[in-house]
Amino acid sequence: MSEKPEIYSGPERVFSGVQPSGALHLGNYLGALKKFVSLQDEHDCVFCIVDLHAITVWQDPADLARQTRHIAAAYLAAGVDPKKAIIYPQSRIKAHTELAWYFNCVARMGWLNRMTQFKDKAGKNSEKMSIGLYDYPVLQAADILAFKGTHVPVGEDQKQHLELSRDIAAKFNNDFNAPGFFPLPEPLIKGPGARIMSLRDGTSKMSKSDPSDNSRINLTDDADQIAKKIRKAKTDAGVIPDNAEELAERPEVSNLVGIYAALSGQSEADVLKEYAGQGFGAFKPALADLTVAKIAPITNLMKRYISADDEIDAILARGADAAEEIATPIVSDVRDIIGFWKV
Ligand code: AQP
Repeated sequence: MSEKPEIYSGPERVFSGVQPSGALHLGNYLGALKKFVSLQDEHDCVFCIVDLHAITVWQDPADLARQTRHIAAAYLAAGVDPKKAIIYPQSRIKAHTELAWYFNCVARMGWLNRMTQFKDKAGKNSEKMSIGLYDYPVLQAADILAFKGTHVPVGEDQKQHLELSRDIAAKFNNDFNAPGFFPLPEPLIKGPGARIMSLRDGTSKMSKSDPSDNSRINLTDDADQIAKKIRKAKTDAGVIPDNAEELAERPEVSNLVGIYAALSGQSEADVLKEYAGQGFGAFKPALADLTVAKIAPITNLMKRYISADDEIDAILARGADAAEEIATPIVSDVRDIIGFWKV
């Protein structure tokens, strides 16, 4: 009898996704897309457009396919290369929903009850939220594990969900006596840009669903909009500090310095060294220029892709075929492991 390996010993694979639930912002770019690009040369990468996640809150049916193409356009404009990485829409691959059901029977209510993102999104209205929104992290585990994803580049807000994915993988392997069948996926979070905050409130994250457009820099904003939003960004009456301890006490300032560091590729300490003692009258225009320099090329390319539906559709269709080829046999093995009847 052959020994089953105790820990996953298969190939490494990077998996991540973005929801087609609105215009992408600087946080999505720095927390996710930029990392996708840096990983694609060295790793086997699968980048999904997670439309099944998007419908956990209402999406206008007349808009969903267009939004999906927009996210694909953003991936491509940011530098994701479909010759190197698989790009596809989640709803095209049935493995996601099938595996999510199996994982619903593995995950525990207590685990999901601890998820802070659901609590944040539901607020006082949890009774009125869809079951899908509550179950979102289980579908996320299925997304990753349908590909035996080993590494998941995401922003800091996804840390708890990734821990749940690991718990589900471990419990499945254990419950079904299938040691090492699923990897325990590792989050790739660290680095500048992991948590970009709202320009209006340094204690809440920059988010697509924030009602104030001034809270975020959208990847579709032009140079004037970017400069105006940064000029209006909340700060305080002080100057840029010269040390990390003081910076940590000033969330809005810390956010702007963090954005500068992430976009320029410098450390926050270097940014402080350069701007310590200067007021925001000097720092904000420098940050606006840097942001425009980094974002404008992406915005321009996005515009080109947004008007090239056929090209995008061909990339997504090819990606879906390639994704299906990987995920289908993995989910078929899961069925065997669970012990379903088959001929
Ligand atoms: N503020 C952020 N800073 C760094 N990373 C971020 N991400 C999101 N916001 C920030 C990362 O972007 C990826 C895609 O996110 P998503 O669209 O799938 O869902 P989300 O995390 O719920 O993003 P939003 O923009 O905040 O949308 P809403 O408002 O709909 O909730 C993920 O890797 C995420 O970590």
